[in-house]
Amino acid sequence: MNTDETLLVDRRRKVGLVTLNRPAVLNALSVRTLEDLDRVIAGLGASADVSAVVITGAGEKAFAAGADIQELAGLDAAAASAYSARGQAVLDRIDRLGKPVVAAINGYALGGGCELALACTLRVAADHAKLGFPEIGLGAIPGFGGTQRLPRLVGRGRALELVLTGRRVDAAEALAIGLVHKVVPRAALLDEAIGLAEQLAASAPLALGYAIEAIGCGADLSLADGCRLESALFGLAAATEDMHEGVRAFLDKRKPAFRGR
Ligand code: CO8
Repeated sequence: MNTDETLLVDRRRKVGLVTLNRPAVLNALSVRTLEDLDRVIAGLGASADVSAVVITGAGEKAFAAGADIQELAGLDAAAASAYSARGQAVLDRIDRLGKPVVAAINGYALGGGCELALACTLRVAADHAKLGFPEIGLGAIPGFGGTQRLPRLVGRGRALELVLTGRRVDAAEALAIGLVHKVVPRAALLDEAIGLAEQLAASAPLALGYAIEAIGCGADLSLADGCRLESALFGLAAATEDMHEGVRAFLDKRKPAFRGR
C-alpha cells in the first residue's frame, strides 16, 4: 500500500482502490486532496494493470462531507471561481477516465463529496449513507459540476428540490430516485464495490470505454448526434480484437478471453 496524507491508494488485482483519508474532518475535500486525487486518478488511468477504480472514504462515517469549508472562508470572487473550475476539472478526469470508476459511499456524501460521487461511473451506497447538497445553507451553490450532473441523473425537478432545499436523502431514497444504483449493508459495501469493479475489469475494456463515452457524451447531444456518436464508437468496437473474440466465443459456445486490444 502506498500511503500519503490525504489519500490511501491500493490495488486489488486489476482494481485500483482510492480511499479519501481525512476522517477527522469527514474526508472533506481540501485543495491538496483534490490535487492528489487528480494525480492518483491520472496514474490509474494510464496504468495498463488497472482496469477499474473504486473510490471510498476512510472511517465509518463519511465518503466525503464536501469541500473543506475552512478553505472556503475568505475566498474572493476570482479565487472562488478558479477553485470551482479546478474542482470541476479534477472530477471531469474521473468522469472521462475511459475506465469504470465505482463510488463506494460509506456514509455522508455531501456537497463536493456528492459531486465527486456523481462524477463516478456507478454509485453503490451503504445503508447508512446520507447524500445531499447543503451548499445553500452556506449561502453558496454546488461548484464541482453538481448543478449539471445532478439533473442529468435524477431529472431537473428533483435536482432543483435537492439543491434549493439542501435536504439530505437517505440511501433508500437515493436508490429510489436513481442517485445511487445499489444499496447494501455497510459491512458489505467495499466487497460489493470491488466485486462490481472486478466484474467490469474482466470484460472488454475498450468496449467499456466506448459505452461510457457514448452514454456520457451522448447526454449532451441531440438524439440524432448521439446516435451518430454511437455508430462511430460501434465501428471502433468492431475494429477491436476483443469484439472478434467475443463474437467467436459466443458462436463456439465458450467464454471469451478479452485482451484489451
Ligand atoms: N469541511 C471542513 N470540515 C468539515 C466538513 C467540511 N465540509 N464537514 C465536517 N467537518 C469537520 C467538522 O468541522 C468537525 O471538525 P471538528 O471535530 O474539528 O469540530 C468534524 O469534521 C466532524 O464533523 P461534525 O462534528 O460536524 O460531525 P457531525 O456528525 O455532528 O455532523 C455533518 C456531520 C452533518 C456531515 C456535518 O459535519 C456537516 O454539516 N458538515 C458540512 C457539510 C457541508 O456543508 N458540505 C458542503 C461543503 S461546501 C461544498 O462542498 C461546495 C463544493 C463546491 C466548492 C466550489 C469552490 C468554491
